[in-house]
Amino acid sequence: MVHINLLKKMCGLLLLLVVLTICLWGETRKGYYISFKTESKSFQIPRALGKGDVLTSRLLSSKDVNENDQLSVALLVKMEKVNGSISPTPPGNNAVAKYKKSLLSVNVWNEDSSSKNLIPRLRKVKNNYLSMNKYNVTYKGQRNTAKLSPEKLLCQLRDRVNVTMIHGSDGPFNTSEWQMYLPRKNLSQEVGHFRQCAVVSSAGSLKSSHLGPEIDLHDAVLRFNGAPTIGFQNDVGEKTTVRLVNSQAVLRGTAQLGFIMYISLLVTVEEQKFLTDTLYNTGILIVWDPAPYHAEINEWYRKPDYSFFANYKVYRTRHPEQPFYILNPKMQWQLWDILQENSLEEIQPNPPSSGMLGIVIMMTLCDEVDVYEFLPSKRQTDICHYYQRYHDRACTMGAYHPLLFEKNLVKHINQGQNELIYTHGKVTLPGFRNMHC
Ligand code: NCC
Repeated sequence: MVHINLLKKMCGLLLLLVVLTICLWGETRKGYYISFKTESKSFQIPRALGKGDVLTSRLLSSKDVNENDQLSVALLVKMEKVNGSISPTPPGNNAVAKYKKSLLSVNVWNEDSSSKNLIPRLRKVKNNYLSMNKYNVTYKGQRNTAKLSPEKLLCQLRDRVNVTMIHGSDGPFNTSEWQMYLPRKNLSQEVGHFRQCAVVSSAGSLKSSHLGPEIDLHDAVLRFNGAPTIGFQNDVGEKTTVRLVNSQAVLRGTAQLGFIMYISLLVTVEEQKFLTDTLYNTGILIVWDPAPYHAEINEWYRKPDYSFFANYKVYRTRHPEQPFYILNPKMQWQLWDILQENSLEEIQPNPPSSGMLGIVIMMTLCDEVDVYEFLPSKRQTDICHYYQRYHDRACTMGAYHPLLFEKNLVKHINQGQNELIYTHGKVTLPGFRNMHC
């Protein structure tokens, strides 16, 4: 009898507990829903932010962000202003004030980043490259302790970086055989005049960006190496006007692959093969190869970093109609000098990344250049590429390439809003043609 009473009491208690839990759960949901609705109703969302963006930025700008996915916080600075694009907060509305505060505290790339902010592994790699000095860099230029204005820096880029392609009159290329392979028209004759251009980095943070339609609205789009569009149109678009490939990529999938390349192919099995993959068959191709700092074209031709010339010829024979240029290697060091000159420490004595080279190439061809996810957005991640799954912070922060210093420079000359870096990973740079120096 006692047992039955006890059992009854326990059942009642359990029932009460279940009812209480259900009520509490309902209240919690209601509270979250109402507060979000209030915000979006009484708040004029900046045009750059879509509905989904508002929700994501709320989540990502707070401490909800998974710490593992964050780049070194020291490399990011709080946005100082949102350029007046957010409407004033109605008085007394706490939710709106909170939301506005969350937008004001979004993180964007700090243009004063230094190697001190790198993780120890990448700092060590950078120091190793400095002592290795593979390309015999002897930098004798100045070091700007005071920052140049963005305008002055832009003029330096325009006046000192000579974006030219190899042509038939360049030393060793002055043979009847090479005349058959090199494109007859020069690059600007080939492309004409572009107004709005997009440069699409290959960063993992492009994943789920939904930037594809916006990117495709540009007159011309530049992509890098084996970065695909098929299957990723929604995030990166489908237009490819120019593809800049490094000489290592041109060697992919051939007998000339060394053991290390073979291993790296095994690790990244999705890698494209240059001679057979159709992704390379669209648009204008440009290949670049690292040369020694002081080398003349003859010396570089005899000993390129990666012997890509044979593959270049094979590709030209198979695709004679597709313009395919070889970047004059002088350009990489002219650009590197400017990076070094405007950095407060020694940068890696290795050529700039394809990303930085591509940005400057497009600045010579276009009136305006939008660069996507070169400076990481709110989607920042250690996933290297949007089309692969491996993680490596070096892809964003640099190991071989002086990527950190490239990003500092690009942030400094950005003419767009910080808010757009945060939401779209987008910076806007002027074309050289319209600059008055
Ligand atoms: O990775 P990669 O570059 O092809 O990327 C193109 C450009 O996008 C920018 N990027 C990329 C990833 C990321 N997380 N953040 C970024 O900002 C960079 O500006 C980068 O230049 C290269 O520069 O050519 C590089 O090429 C690869 C590789 O050779 C090619 O993908 C070949 O398939 C290099 N990786 C390796 O050597 C393992 C990479 O270091 C640089």
